[in-house]
Amino acid sequence: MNNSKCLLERAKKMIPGGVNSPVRAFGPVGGTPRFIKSARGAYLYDEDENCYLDFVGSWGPMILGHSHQEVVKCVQDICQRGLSFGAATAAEVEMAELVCELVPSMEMVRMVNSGTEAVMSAIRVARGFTGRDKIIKFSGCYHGHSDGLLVQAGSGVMTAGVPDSLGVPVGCARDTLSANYNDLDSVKAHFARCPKEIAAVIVEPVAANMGVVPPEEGFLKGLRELCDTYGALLIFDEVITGFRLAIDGAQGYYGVTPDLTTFGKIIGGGMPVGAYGGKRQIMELVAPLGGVYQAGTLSGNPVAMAAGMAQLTILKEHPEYYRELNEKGDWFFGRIERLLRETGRPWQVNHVGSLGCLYFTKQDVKDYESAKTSDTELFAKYHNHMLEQGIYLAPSQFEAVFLSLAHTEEMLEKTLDAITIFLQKI
Ligand code: HOZ
Repeated sequence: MNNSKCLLERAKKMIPGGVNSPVRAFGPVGGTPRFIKSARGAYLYDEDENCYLDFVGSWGPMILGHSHQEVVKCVQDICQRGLSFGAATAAEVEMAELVCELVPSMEMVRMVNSGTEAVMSAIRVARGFTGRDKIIKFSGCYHGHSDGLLVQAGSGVMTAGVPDSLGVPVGCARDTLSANYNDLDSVKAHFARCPKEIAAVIVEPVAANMGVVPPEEGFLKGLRELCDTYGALLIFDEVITGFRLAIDGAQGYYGVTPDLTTFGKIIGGGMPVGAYGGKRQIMELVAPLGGVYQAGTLSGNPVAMAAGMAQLTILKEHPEYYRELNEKGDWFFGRIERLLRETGRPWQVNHVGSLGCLYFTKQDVKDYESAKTSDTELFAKYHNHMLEQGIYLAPSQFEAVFLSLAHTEEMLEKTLDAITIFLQKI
């Protein structure tokens, strides 16, 4: 692992922590972050020629597996015609038509360049549409790093050692109300206190930034009803669940329709793409049509559209892939649970379809507080063991395991063997 170590030392001289996004620094698990040279299918290859079975999948986008040849070819083809025009393109029209066809709640959609940008924009539209300032988010949910959403956020914030973030103006955070995931009463309390001030409730329909926490029966439906009662908008942050749980995302999987939805990850096929959209009546407020301003030089970038269109088209043409993904997840995470029971370990496994998480706690994990009871030191030992076994997991207890269509039963059996060895070792 000399090349990764050398690259990290060089990187640290010019890049904060040597990385361009915190979690990949391996802070919570220690050791040297692997500098990845290439990837194909379910595998990563680092700069020291090590090969790893990848369960991060670039944090969700690589649902087809890395370097899917049809996606790569579409990107190569468009590159011959140019990389960025800063002007409208046919590809953006086709992408908008496809997204709105696949996700019924999407009557209009705007492309941006990241999940953070999608959420930031959706919140602004919700505030513009309702004329209200406050938003409700859930502790442990992560919606990107825009100021107002770095309040009891999940993902890297949970492990960064900072309560939320320096640099967020108090005034900005003041309009963000935190509720508890799977706890409708905590949401009702906010609405009761300020019934006419809340513009939106934003929720990860499956919380996948404090590990993986499924919505309990009635939770999402209850949010829908509360928003309808108080005139607030319901925003589903489907940056992770979108086009993963079903072709129409968690909203299709659970049968609850939001007013606005944010996307990222899979919609870009590995390229930097985000999107937000929903009811026409709301989205018509977005500039240049309406008074809610949002812009982006690289929004709808032709190379990114090519990758996203290619991936979404493959998923649209193969509805059987979702049955395969979800059955694969049920089998794999079910086998991990069986291993824990057989070895008398009290730990928890949460999963929804191809998203899952092994928590080193004996508590049932249903929200931020219970997720935080996990033994992160034991997780670090687990992560390092799996890395030695050639298995690449997200370097934090509070991230998800992402299965892809490229993961075969043989690969998953090898992973279960590695977990078995760990359980025998400790
Ligand atoms: N949003 C990603 C994890 N949920 C961040 C990954 C990173 O920091 O590299």
